[in-house]
Amino acid sequence: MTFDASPSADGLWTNLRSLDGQPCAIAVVDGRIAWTGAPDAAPAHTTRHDGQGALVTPGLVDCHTHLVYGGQRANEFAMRLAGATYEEVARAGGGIVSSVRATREASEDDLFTSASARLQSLLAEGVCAIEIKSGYGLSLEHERKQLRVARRLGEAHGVTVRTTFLGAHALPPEYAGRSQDYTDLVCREMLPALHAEGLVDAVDVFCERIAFSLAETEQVFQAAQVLGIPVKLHAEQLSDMGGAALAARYGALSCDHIEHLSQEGVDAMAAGCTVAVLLPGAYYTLRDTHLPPIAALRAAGVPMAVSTDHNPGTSPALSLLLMANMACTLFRLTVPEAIAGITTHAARALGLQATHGAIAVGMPANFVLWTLQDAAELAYWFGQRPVRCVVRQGRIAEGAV
Ligand code: DI6
Ligand code: FE
Repeated sequence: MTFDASPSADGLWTNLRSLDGQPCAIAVVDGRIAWTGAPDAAPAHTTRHDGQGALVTPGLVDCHTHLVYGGQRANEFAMRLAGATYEEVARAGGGIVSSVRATREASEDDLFTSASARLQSLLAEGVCAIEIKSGYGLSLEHERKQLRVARRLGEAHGVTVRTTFLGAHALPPEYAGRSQDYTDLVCREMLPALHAEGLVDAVDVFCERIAFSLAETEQVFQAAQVLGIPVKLHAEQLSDMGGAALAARYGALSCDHIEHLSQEGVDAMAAGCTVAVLLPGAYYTLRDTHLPPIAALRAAGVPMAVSTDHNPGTSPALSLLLMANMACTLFRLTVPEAIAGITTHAARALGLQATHGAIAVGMPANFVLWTLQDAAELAYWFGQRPVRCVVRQGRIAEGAV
């Protein structure tokens, strides 16, 4: 069924259980949450949806993905299994640049079709808002193509999409040895043009030894600041570059990966109200052993989000619940932290806290009914999809009551 043909969720949703185990009900009027509370205080309604005791959570938010790209990179998976590191594969001409070739060759319709199938997996598991980055085009024409596909995905599937311009993801082959020239192009031509076309909700940079330096990152942040666009950063994934502290100074929405984040970085993020986005799928795929500083982030009160980082190189993951499971098992998050990580804190990492990540009066109706007894089961099972139904943008978009 297409999203437009899916039934309205308006009416009173009864016989639900909230995350704290309490019985609850939700009233939806004109696609928005009009009331929520204890069932015996529920307002009268002619339409009723019987949740049959289902656990209910806010719609999930996947706050860091590279969902739109051509091809796949299973060959690199094999190379890494044979002992090559991610950096070695990248330096040998594979890595991001090989996805750039395939993305440039693909038409907008090809990219839409392949990304739609991937998006469908995430939506079926309860995702109601998603961030989609560019960064596999690396020229105005091809970055535009990726971002246009991201916008089309949101419209076609009835899901909130936040687009992030990641022109500074890798150096395109035609700029080999001319990193500064490419950074100038990103800042002076690509970003202003794509912003003028309404395609950029945020700006990101891959700040890393194999990507862009701290100075280049700051140049991109300045260009974003001039245009009033919020920034975020791929920070300290493979080494400590000091990127997180820089990003926090620019009021970044989030710093993502952060396996090598220092205590100064943690403190800067706390001071800047920047969300820490944890990406256990990439950590797992790269067989990383350097854990992000979870205890320090927790102690400093930095909100932690958890995301798929879906991309063809380091995280070919299409399950946000699996990421919650890995965040607990690999990173030692508690279950409530993991659940907040894929809902409330993920919404905040996208600047969407007023409309997503919670079930609150006035927000668009985005919530998920689960065939589970206990909230801990959300992070406990993996490899199954315990969804009864998903209410997305005020419609019963997946499953049925
Ligand atoms: N960090 C990542 O995890 C992805 N990009 C980035 O900057 C990986 C992208 C890729 O290998 O294609
Ligand atoms: Fe990423």
